[in-house]
Amino acid sequence: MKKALITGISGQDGSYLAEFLLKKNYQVHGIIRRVALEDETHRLWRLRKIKKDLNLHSGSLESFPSLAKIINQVQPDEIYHLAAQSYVSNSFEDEFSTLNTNINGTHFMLASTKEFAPQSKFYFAGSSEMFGKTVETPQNETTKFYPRSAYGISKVTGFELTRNYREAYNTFATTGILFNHESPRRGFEFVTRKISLAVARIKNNLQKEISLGNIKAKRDWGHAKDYVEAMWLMLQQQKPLDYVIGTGEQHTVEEFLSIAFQHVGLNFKDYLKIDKNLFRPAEVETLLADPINSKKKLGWKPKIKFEELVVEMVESDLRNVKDKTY
Ligand code: G4F
Repeated sequence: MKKALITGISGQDGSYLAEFLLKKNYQVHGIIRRVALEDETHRLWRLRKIKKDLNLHSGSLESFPSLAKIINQVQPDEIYHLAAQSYVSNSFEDEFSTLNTNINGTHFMLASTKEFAPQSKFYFAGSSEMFGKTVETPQNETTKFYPRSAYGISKVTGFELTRNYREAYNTFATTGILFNHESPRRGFEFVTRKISLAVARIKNNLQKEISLGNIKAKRDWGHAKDYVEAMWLMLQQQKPLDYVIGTGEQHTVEEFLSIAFQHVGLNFKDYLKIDKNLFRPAEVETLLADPINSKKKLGWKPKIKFEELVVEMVESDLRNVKDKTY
């Protein structure tokens, strides 16, 4: 039985990946902060259905010894390093902890892998935020990076560390440059979930309006469930290579809004308030993947279309509001 170790297992991607790997008959281990283990209801809700099948270890990205100990003990075949401070806006408010946690965390994971489980295959969760102020459209594996936030910078550094471990120490280490991927399990701070929950609450007279920043921003949005399969495929290849993972289709925040409100028979223009405070000091205006390599070499193709994703998120939040979950 293969063993996988996931950092960030309690997040959106971690929870879908854990489900995916359990179905493939892996023994699945996850690293969780002690505070989360002590507050299962709020912090581990995404793992509710599978928690009994998981091996959870208490550890922190800020502590090299805690990570080294777990990697040494588990001896995983595959390591998926997904944990990070992943909210771009927050990285402007607290550059220092974003850089510290994301860069050191990745470095600690790579160093522990090299030292204690060198046979492990290593996946690093890169991001299309690395392309930032894009120098070409669409973006592929050779597009130059131009990060626009501490978050983007931390991911470029993680990418370089991962590449360097691959080249210097022969670690099977790869980066997935994932474009935005969403689902009903998305955190509330991200724009798609903020919209889907607001739509459900407005429809049920619990909220009157929604405040947003730059609704002209363009993103390549896919479904997280599809994207975790790409992570796994990257570690099943003969050679460790970096891949751009996206749909190749672009939409504005405004289009997301429009479809979400339309789905419940409302017009977003009647409820939208533009708030200057929600604009970022340096915005990433447009992201679009050229996923040709992942299609050709991994045989990966996203299954869930944009409109389906929006509707699934709104439907899920309508149920949450009805069940008084939120
Ligand atoms: O949903 P967002 O916060 O996601 P963002 O910044 O694109 O980052 C996400 O995707 C990355 C992959 O490219 C990940 F690496 C990262 O960890 C994260 O998952 O914002 C999307 C767009 C931005 O242009 C933002 O300015 O929506 C715009 N926006 C407009 N109003 C807003 C809001 N974003 C948020 N979060 N909240 C608003 O009120």
